[in-house]
Amino acid sequence: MSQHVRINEKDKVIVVGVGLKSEPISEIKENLCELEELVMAAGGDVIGSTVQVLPQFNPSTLIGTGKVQEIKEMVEESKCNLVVLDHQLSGIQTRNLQESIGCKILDRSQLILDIFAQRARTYEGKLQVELAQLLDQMPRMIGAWNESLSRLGGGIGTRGPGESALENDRRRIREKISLVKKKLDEVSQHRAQHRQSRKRNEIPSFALIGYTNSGKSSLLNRLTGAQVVAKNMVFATLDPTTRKVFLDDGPPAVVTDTVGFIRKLPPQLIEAFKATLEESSEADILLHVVDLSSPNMERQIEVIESLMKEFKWEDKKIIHVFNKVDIAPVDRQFRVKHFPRVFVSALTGQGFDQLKKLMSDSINEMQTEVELYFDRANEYRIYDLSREAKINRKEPATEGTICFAMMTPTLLNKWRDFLVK
Ligand SMILES: Nc1nc2c(ncn2[C@@H]2O[C@H](COP(=O)(O)OP(=O)(O)OP(=O)(O)O)[C@@H](O)[C@H]2O)c(=O)[nH]1
Ligand SMILES: [Mg+2]
Repeated sequence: MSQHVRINEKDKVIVVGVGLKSEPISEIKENLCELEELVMAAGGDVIGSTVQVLPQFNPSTLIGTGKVQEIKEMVEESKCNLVVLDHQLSGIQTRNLQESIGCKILDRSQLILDIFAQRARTYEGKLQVELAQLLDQMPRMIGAWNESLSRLGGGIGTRGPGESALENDRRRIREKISLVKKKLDEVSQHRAQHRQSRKRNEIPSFALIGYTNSGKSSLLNRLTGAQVVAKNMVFATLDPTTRKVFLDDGPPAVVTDTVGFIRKLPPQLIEAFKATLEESSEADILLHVVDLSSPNMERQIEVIESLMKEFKWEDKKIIHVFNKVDIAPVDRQFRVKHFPRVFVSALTGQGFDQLKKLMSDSINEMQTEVELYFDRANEYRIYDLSREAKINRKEPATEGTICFAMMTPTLLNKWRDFLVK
């Protein structure tokens, strides 16, 4: 019963920017540029675009009737076969637009879901996308019969077989949703166990987060020697990858690369990708990767920061990694107000020493002062300790020495036999 619209390679697409008069026009246009990139990422060819700014949205077609007519003519002239609107559409609106314009209609959420569907490789990724699509489909469903009745006004006496057919479809989707959720729970339990064992070993963890295409995967590759696919394309990464990183003056740590974010991310996707996002939420330190070369840098930072609020990550330790310095205008760096921060290029390796230093510093900040006791027979170990941890002071005791040292969770684990409660 899958009704998900798929974009095919060589689909000819017209993109439509939509916004209200109250929104800045520059933002509507920026969003439209991004929509074009999304279409290309999905494999389509953008052959035309148009914008409409309205005082208010039209409930039956979202955009005004004049604009619908204009798009219909554009479609006929250019022989395009798909129109994508940069705004959420209801089921009725999609149906009405499809009928008037005479070709397939998608909105931004459906387009993003389609890209995710094309990219998903792992079992978990595929399940997550399926769940997101089902959740997205629910409120869009309209029964054919039901709809024709509602045109006549609906109400008493019009509820009939049409509605129950729709109810049947809804019920089937609900059943499917709970089945997919159950499968996902099983997979994410498995993932949680992995994380648990990492926690037991107390390995400090970093998570790369950021706008799509900011260079998260490229950074992971350069930091850890991983070989994750990095492409000039939005949503190149869907599945999380975790790798060990070796920092000169810090303990070994792990870095996780995950899916990137974008403006107007469908909420169903966030819901469905919860398990993947948990990878980041359980990291000790977040590396917020920003594309310093993007003209939309500031807005992209805002998007990530508001998502971080939504996920309740504001209190986490964050390092801002401004990437792509090699192609960013020089004056950009002076506009950056975020701390702690570092300017790097995942392409050339520039700034990586500072990045690694910041990473190990932030691990070291996670350290706490602990008390260790070495009896006479073990006093020689204090030398080893001094090489691994900063010893704040030593005090002689009757049968040995007490040391006060700064320790990371990893070191605590290693030296636990000498810890004084
Ligand atoms: N010039 C330049 N290009 C870079 C740099 N870092 C990454 N890129 C390019 O930017 C594009 C996106 O890089 P990715 O590493 O795939 O970005 P990502 O954040 O993982 O993207 P998604 O997984 O799609 O969210 C690729 O074409 C990279 O080659 C950099 O420091 N300088
Ligand atoms: Mg990536």
